[in-house]
Amino acid sequence: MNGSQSRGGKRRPLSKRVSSGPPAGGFVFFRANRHKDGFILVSVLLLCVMLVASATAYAWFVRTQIRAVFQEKTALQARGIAFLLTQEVMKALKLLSKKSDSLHDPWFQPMFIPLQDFGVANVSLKPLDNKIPLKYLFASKNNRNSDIDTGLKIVWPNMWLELGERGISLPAKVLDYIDVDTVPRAGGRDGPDNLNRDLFDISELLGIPEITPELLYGEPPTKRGLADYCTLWSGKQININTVEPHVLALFENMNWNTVEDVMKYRAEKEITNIADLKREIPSFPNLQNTMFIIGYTSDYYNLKIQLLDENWNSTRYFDIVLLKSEGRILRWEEM
Ligand SMILES: [Ca+2]
Repeated sequence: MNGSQSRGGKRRPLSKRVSSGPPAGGFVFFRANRHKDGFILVSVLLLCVMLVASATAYAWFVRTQIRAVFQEKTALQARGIAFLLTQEVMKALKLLSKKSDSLHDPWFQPMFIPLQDFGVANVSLKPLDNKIPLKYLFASKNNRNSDIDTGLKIVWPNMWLELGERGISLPAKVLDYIDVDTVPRAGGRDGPDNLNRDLFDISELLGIPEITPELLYGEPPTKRGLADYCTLWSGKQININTVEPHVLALFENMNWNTVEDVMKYRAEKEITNIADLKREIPSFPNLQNTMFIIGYTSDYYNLKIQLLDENWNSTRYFDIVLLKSEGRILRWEEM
């Protein structure tokens, strides 16, 4: 049945049909509202997403800032603890008066110190003075007499021989680079471009054109460098209880078998005099020229402090060098 007809088959006037149904304009109006509502809904959703994203980003920002502040607070607290421990170690070192500084001493065993509200400190102190002393290369202190120290006259050139071709032309040039005068010695090179003063850091030797980082720091594990033989952290005398074996091998008439015997001996006992050593090791040579640069105690010490939290996780690490005679901190490295 056609919808425009009445049930009795009588057709209604068109104007009535139009006026009785939903107006055409109203239908159009209804469709337009749906589009607008959808647009508003999408807009609100986008706004919500933006707000949530902003809130999340802000929360992350705040979290990062709080963490940074917390880490800074922990770092400052750790630094304070390390400094106090260093001061206490320094005081103890000043009171310590011994015939030798040997690794057998209980002082030089690792110590674990509980810290209230922080965790534990793992403290390790080691005597240095274990390599050729760059601050005492010359016959007089302050570098005023540029003659090399008598005790080093054999050890110094032997070291360059060990460094091979890389260093064969350098022993005199390095001395000229450091000594105060500006007159070149035989085989050397001097002038105002040289430092002509004591080194503040061993890396200053890189100012000599022939000294490369490989020559200075070596190429582990195959090649040793200058820094394996020389140090700024040694007094005039090298402590035989701590001397590096390859440095002891530079001493006059010293062969590698004797060096190994010395290492075995000191692994069991502290060394307080050469006479004991000679008695135990018959091959130990007479050190006529180098005797003056052998000692039994140290003036420089390496202090390592590792701070651990309550769960024994490492939080901070400090590597420090102390000079006992002057009660000074010479190096402070923090990781
Ligand atoms: Ca010079």
